Amino acid sequence: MGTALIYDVEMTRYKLLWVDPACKIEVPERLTVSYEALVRGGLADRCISVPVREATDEEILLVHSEEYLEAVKKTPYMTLEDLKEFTLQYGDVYFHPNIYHCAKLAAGSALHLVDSVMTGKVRNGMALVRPPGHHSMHSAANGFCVFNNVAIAAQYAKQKYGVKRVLIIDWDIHHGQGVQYCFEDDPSVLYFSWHRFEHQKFWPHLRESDYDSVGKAYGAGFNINVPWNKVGMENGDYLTVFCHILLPVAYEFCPDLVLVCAGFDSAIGDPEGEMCATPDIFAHLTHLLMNLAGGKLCAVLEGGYNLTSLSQSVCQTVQTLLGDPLPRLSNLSAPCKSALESLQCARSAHRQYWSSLKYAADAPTSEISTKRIKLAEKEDERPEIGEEEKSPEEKVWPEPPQRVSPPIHTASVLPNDVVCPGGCQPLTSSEDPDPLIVSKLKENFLKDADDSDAFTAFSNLITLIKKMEMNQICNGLALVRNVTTAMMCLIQHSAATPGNRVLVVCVGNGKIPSHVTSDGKTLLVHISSEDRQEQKSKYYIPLCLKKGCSDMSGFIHSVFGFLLPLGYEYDPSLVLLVQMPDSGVCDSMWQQLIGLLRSFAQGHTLVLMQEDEKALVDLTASTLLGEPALPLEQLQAPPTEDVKTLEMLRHRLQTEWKLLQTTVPPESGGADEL
Ligand code: Q9C
Ligand code: ZN
Repeated sequence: MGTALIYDVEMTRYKLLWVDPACKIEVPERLTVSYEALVRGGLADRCISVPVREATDEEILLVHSEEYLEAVKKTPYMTLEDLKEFTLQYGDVYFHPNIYHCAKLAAGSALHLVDSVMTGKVRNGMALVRPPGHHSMHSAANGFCVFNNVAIAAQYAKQKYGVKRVLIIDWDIHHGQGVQYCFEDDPSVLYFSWHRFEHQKFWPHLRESDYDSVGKAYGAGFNINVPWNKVGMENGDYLTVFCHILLPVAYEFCPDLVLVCAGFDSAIGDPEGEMCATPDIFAHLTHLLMNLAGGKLCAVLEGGYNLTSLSQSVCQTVQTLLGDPLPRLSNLSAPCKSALESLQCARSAHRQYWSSLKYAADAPTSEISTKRIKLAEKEDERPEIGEEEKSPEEKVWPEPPQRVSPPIHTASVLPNDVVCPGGCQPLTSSEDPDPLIVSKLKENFLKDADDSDAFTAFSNLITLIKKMEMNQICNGLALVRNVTTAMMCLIQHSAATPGNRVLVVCVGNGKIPSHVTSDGKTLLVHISSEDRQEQKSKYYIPLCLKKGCSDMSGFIHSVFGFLLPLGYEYDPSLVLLVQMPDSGVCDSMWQQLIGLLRSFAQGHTLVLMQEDEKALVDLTASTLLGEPALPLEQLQAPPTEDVKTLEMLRHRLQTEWKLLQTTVPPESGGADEL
């Protein structure tokens, strides 16, 4: 099962034919440069090329009115003057004799992508299209968009494949108001959008782009807006919103299909967005969505106007869809105050609809809406600067480094009686183990046992993580006699190597010697149901959930709201996932956890399990190999106690771990900057 790529040069064959500063950035090169970057990077070749097709009238009418379609149909025959006049009735869009043809291809591309994914021809895919779609409305073109490609695709998926729930993530920097209007009262489509808003001073200046537009009637709660009220948002701001609102709600929603309005004007260097998130963030955003809906994800290009930033971001997205290891995020800063304010508002607006947000804090007392009103009043005194006068400084950023896949993807260290799962490579170390390691092992872990099996297993494990360090192996799994001892052995070993940072995640009950984690080289998070532990160091975090790892919603809640942000901030070079005996974690949750932990350390994860967990070997291996995790069942409300435990822990730790924040810090919470 591969990744589809849809592109056709025909969609480059229209352009702006007159002078219009608002539209001059939407150029054919957006597509050619993106596609050429995919070819140059060897990515296009690895995708399954899916041909474009035109959307039919019937398909376009799933979203648009007959009158509008008939009007657009006439544009190929219009003179330049007619086209200009026709364009005038809409906002920030232009027409061209060939745009109707391209708009049919753009919508058709989205539909063909949905077909390819829904019929199982491919796992996921991306369509590079022009014109974009998310601003286009029932009866109006808008913001460079003619037909609403993704909205049509969502309706089509419901109608043709009986898909019950569609999640649309719109990471373009503009609000896709067309998509919002289309599904506002429809609970079967969850629309999430973040967008530059600046208290309504940014295009399209709509009141309904704010966080309090949550959907209508039965669709209440199924429209999530996160407005950015400042420019310059960074990777940490984007990840914070994913961890603390989008992912918990998305998993609770449990979609059958994920569609992405993949606009890259939210990346650094874009003249429209003026944000500072780097292209590699899209690798992570993509990855975090790839275990929803059994991996069925269709990304459809929207905006993106800095050709360098755009093409780098497109490559990061496609490479992630192909399953390559993720880059370590180099420039992860704490979320800014304005981002936290938006997050806090959005979480509080949605807490009545989603059990994962049930205990979210109130919106900040410095009423954001007041700012909006005040700003609106000020408009007359201080008119907006004209578009041409503003010259946002040219941003520079390093090109994302090559993402190289190690020659061996998944290696295993298994007892003789366990069959190595397909696609995995059994680790056999030909070289004799380092005598220093031998003596250390004997001294520390094998004192009373002259057990040659255990010894071989341990030295194989050490070889395995060494090869991960050298990027010869991406990840691995091991069944061992005693997970705690094996874990201690590996922690001790890797702490001895300079530059290593190990994130250890233990799930299930059992005693863990906490002395190992005092030097900052290891961060140990232990999720269990035992309350006896105490946090002894910044780097040893026991997390006691009511039913440990067996309660799905409490557990997944702790993964998004706690483990992911912590992991991103710690930025490990290796992840050790340890399943303690009788952890109670179910298969799908175990897979989801493994899948999500692949975000870190360039995918270098070692999974340790107890020798008798043979039944878990195959599904662990398949997730490590990049197969999508089994979808979770629809989640229940997490136990109140668990939410409170997490909330307390977060509160205690958020001064040190900034990505745990979900609210504006109190000391700076007042109304300001007006
Ligand atoms: N600063 C998409 O990204 N406004 N459309 C331009 C000039 C129109 C963006 C104003 C922006 C439309 C798909
Ligand atoms: Zn945009």
